[in-house]
Amino acid sequence: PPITLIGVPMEEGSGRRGAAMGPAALRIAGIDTALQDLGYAVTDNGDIRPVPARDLPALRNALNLQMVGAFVRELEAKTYEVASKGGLPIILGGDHALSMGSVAGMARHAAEVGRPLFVLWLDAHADFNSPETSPSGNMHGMPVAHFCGRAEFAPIFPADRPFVEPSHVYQLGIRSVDPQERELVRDNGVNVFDMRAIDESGVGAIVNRIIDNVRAANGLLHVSFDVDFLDPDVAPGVGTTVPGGATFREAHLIMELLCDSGLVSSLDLVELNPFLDDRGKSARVLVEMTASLFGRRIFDRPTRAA
Ligand code: DIR
Ligand code: MN
Ligand code: MN
Ligand code: MN
Repeated sequence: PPITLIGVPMEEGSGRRGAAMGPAALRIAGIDTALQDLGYAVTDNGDIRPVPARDLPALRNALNLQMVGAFVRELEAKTYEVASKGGLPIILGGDHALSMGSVAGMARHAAEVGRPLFVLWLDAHADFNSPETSPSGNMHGMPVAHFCGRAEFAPIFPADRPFVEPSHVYQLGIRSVDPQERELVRDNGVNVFDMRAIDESGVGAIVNRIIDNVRAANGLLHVSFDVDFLDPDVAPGVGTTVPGGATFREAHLIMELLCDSGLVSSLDLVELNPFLDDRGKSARVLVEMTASLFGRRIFDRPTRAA
């Protein structure tokens, strides 16, 4: 499918500055040409630049809701529009609160075409806080709870919009979860593969199982890639590094397996903070990963049976 890049220079969900530079850094690292070199038609939609949504309240435990909500609304509409016209949206973030919009847009599209939406969440964090449980008030720690309909915010979306089934969410790389968040993740039935699971089983076995489940359900698969999924040595350009993350090779294998599956419908690249990066290293790694997800390979292997 043709690819549309959607820039979301949002940092208001993260509690610090810098992620707003993410879309620019990903473009400078060559995300468009990397995809064009693989044969894709790529349209760059430019950056979303909303004004704050003044109909939303200012809350102490959901910081910058008016700005985050404005980005999220516009991104939901744009993601839905691209997908419903047969395109594949890649969202250039921007902090992870944007996934409230991209996933909601894909959920609306999936419901229309009568297929279930699955989400692969590559992250050090579960991002399943709600304003009630968040220790920080930062909305980038809340998107999964939000798109699963488990976090109450002021109404960002109309009430009739579909949510994602928590059992359709697969989290990989998790190694930092807040105490109350842990209970929510467990009680809601989110599928969590933490770093221990990766160490014990290997990412290949885990990801192949996820792919099998998505395929068996004829699902669409949205991939949400938080830079802090990777080990800080691989990708230092993120505000919330957590030691013991995925290696370059693990992440790369995941991308190649997902590519082979042909199931990926949409992608978020989030939390890149170029202000904290080491000479563009993390931006380049994200472009490498994206290229692998869309078919770049060093040696051609025989294609798997479809
Ligand atoms: C922490 C940090 N769980 C919070 N979250 C994230 O503030 O809710 N850091 N997503 O990247
Ligand atoms: Mn995250
Ligand atoms: Mn994270
Ligand atoms: Mn590759």
